[in-house]
Amino acid sequence: EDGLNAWLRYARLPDNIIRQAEIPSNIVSLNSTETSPVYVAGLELQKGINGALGKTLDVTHKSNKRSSIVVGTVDAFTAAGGKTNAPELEEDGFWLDTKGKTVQILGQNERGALYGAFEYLSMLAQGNFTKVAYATNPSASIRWVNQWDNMDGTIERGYAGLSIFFKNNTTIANTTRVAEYARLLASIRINGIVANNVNANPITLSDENMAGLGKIADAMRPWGVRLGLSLNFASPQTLGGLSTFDPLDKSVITWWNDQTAKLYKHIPDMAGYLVKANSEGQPGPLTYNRTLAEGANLFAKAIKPYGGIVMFRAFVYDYQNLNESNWKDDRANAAVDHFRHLDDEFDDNIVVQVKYGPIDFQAREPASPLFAHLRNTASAIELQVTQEYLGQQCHLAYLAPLWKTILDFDLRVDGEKSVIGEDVLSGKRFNKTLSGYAAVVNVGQNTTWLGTHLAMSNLYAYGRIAWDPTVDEVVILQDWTRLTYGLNRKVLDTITDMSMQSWEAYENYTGNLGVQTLTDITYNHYGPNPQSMDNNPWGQWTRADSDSIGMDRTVWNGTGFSGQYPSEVAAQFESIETTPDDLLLWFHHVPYTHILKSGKTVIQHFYDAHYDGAETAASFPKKWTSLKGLIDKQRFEEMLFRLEYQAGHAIVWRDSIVQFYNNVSGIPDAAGRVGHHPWRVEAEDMTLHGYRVTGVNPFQAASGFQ
Ligand code: BDP
Repeated sequence: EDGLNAWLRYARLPDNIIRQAEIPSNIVSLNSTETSPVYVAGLELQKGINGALGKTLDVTHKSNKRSSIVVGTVDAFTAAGGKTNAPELEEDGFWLDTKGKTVQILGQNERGALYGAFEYLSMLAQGNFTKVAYATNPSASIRWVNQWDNMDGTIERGYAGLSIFFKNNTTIANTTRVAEYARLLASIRINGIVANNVNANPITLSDENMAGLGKIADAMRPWGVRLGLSLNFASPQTLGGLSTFDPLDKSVITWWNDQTAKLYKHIPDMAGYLVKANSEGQPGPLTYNRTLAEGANLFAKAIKPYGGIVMFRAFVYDYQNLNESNWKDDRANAAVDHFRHLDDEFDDNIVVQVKYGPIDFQAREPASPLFAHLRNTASAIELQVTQEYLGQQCHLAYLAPLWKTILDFDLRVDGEKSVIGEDVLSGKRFNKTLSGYAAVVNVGQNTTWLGTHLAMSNLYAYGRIAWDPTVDEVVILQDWTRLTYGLNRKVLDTITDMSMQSWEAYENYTGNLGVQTLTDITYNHYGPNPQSMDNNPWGQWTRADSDSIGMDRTVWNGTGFSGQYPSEVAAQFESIETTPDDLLLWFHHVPYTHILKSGKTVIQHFYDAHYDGAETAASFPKKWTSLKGLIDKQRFEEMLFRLEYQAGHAIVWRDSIVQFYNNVSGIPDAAGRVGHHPWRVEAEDMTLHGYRVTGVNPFQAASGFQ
């Protein structure tokens, strides 16, 4: 069990459960074209039933009279004389009916039929043979993943080895892993993927690479996953040899039209473009004093004739000129400041892709207020499955509860219910057909996909949430656990318990009360480095001094960020009294002695949370060890190794942060722990061979600076 099959293992169920299964004796897949989603759905059903139930079913392609599992589109089914109670379905939706003699798996389109097949298999593989008849439709039409794969094969913020798509500045010819990835994505109803990094290399569009991208798209098409591409705004100049990349220049417009036409020759169903412009050193329209909308519309017009869309990122800020812009006091203001005046300017096939919080994938952020400003512009949320600021897959952090804090948040636009997932991203609140989800995933060649086994619950949860943001995060987690580790109750309870504690534990030992993940900000975003969190050019600041801490983002006295929310929400965050403790330091600058709603002081909360969080992390290896023999040896041991590492690193985190704020504030820990370091073993206390003493920066991550 190396993890490659993820939640699609179809492991044989116990005999007593298999005996309860009543399933038809053959499969009818209503499309005989081998590259069609309905065809692969037939094969997947055959494979899954064989694996889970040990039964070999034939697959045919014509409706027959015998009881069968029929998979196809509603149209194909009725055209072949079939009768169904399926209601009108939306794009990608499906109908699953296991009540009659024949199991009906009918999609609105082929993709929907494939999703239905995976749903049926997910039930069977969990030993669930209840008779059901229901239709389900996606909450949003855009359910994409982004990969930050570089053309040289490395992956920006990827923690699972090299790219499955690219190497040596070109595409990888063997697309086996690409197809396997598409299968995983299809099983969680993801319908699009942007394979190359948002920090895009113009060479992606060379003739050779376009042909290679065509092969990648071919490998994913049977799984209903469409390919999209990140573009580099300066390509007309750097790749095309033009003298400019001004989006209003005729030669530039022609160049992009030509590239788009060429791409669609290789990828006739290309999903669209993703653009990061004028951010973190990337080129963009602002270079020519054109607006971001003028930049985005350039691509929108080029791709429109082919039915493609443009995902234009709202993550726009210039760290080199932080002090020169009108949001100089607070990077959190950047997205709304850049986009609020452009709401009527974007073409209708443009979707503004907005990170969940106003800064950057922190352990906790308030929801981005930009969602409230994009009334006439389509929007999508950007989540991160790869755990960039969240332990980089070396720490267990089940992220669905974090995402839910955003998706369940009610922005109260114009005083009306405007819950981000249910109302805004579904398109309902502002009447949009285009809207949805993107997540940065960054799987790599490692057989575990993400670098470690338990991290895969995040990818699984992402797909489930993008389909339906109201699904309970524990339900999702438990489906994933049963599919990944089998039906043992103790395994289920233990993984649920650990996972559901994990994000909060991580937040506790890395940075709480909304102060952000107190990580090294300069580049790696991994270990503790609280002193890097101020006066850095990225604008990720805690404003800590010897008496007080937190960013004052109020309108009356601070950076004005709280005023970017609709009035009810703005009023809530404007006042210390009504700001929840867990976002206090995001919105307010308070003394370390400020009393929280919990009754503790801020500094004592810091101390307690860091000890609690590390203690929770220390419990993980013990809990996991209790599963010995209940989980296959390989996955058991690989995961145990990571959890033991995490427990140790949580202590490094804990001691670094408490020591730092203890030094800065001079306020002792009421429980007297700081400086005593419970459970910690100092290197000086060991007999070490083959090591030498060296200075350590940041000093808190070491004992005695070394
Ligand atoms: C930051 C990452 C950086 C990305 C950037 C982005 O550190 O690698 O390029 O976001 O989203 O969080 O564009």
